[in-house]
Amino acid sequence: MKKILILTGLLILIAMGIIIFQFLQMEQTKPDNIMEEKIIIGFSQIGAESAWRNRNSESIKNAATSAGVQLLFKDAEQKQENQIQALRSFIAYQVDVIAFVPIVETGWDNILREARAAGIPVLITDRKIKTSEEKLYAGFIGTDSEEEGRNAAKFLLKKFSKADYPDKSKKNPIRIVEIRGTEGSSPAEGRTAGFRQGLEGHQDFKIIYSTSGDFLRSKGYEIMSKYLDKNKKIDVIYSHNDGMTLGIIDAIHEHGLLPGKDIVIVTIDAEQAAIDALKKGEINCVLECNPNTGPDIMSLSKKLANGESIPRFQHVHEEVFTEYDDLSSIAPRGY
Ligand code: GZL
Repeated sequence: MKKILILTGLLILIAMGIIIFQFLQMEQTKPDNIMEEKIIIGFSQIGAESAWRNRNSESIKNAATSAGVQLLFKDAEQKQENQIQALRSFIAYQVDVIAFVPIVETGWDNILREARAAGIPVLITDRKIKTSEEKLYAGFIGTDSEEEGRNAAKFLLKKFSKADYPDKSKKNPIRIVEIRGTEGSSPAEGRTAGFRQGLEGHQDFKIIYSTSGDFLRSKGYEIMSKYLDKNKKIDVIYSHNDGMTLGIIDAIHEHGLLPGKDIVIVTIDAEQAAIDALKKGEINCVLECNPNTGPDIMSLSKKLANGESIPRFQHVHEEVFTEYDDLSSIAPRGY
C-alpha cells in the first residue's frame, strides 16, 4: 500500500513538472499574432532642401514601417521654430521617443528640458547640437562632418602633388573657393573646420573665397555664376554638398570652362548625379555622407523606449570616391 502511495506521488510530481516546463516554453515563444504595444516615435525632419535629405526621410519612414513603429513625422520646412513646435507637440502627445535632425547647432536647451521633464528620451540624428547640459539628450547617430572635410583636403594634397596635374606644374598658390552648407549647421561647421585641419601646414593652398550656399542647388549656381563673372582664376572648388555642386557645374559650363579639368571639384554626399559626374570627369572627388540611417534610428529608439542606454555618439560608415578609383565598382546610390 505504502509503495503505491509513493509511486502515485512521484507520478503526480513528474506530470506537474512537465506542465510547468511546457507553460514556461509557451511564455518564451509568445505567438507573434499577439499585438505588442507599438512604440511611438516623434520625428522632426528639417525639410527637403536636397536629394540627400529626401533620401534620409525615405530611409526613416521605410525603417519605421519595417520595425513596426508608429512614426509621427513632421517636416519643419527649414525653420527651427517649426522644429521646436513639433517637439512640443510630441511631448503633449506623450510619444515614447523623440528623434530629430537639428537644423542648426544651438537653441535647443529649453525644449530638451521640457522633453526631459516629460520623461521622454531624445535621439539626435544627422546633425549635432551644442547644449549647456550634455545629458539633455540620450545620444547621436549620423555622419562625421569634420572627417569629410579632412578627406577633402587629403584628396587635394594628393591631386596637386601628382606629376600628372594638367598643366604639369604645381600652381602656387592653389586658389580654392569654398561653398559652405547652411550657416550654423554642424555639417557646415564640421566640413569647414575639417578642411582647414587637413590643409594645415600646406601654405601653397589658399582659400580665396568662402560663402554659404545653404545646401541649395539654386544658390550654388547663383554664387558661382556671379563669382566667375568677376574672376575666373580658380583652381579648386570645395562644395559642402552635391546639390550645390550640380548648380556650380552648370555655372562653370556657362562660363566656357571645363569642370573637373579647368577647375578641380570636390563635393560631399555621393548622390547618383555626383557619381555620374565623377565618372564623366566633371567632378574629381566625391565624399560619401550616408543618408541611410533609418534602420539604426529605429533600433536605437526601441532601446530608449525600453529604458536601455545607447552609445553617446555613433558615426555611420562612409566611403571616399576619387578620379583615381575604379569607378565602375561604385554601387548605385539609390537616390
Ligand atoms: C549632412 C546633411 C546635409 C547634406 C546635405 O549630414 O545634414 O544636409 O550634406 C543636406 O545634402 O541638405
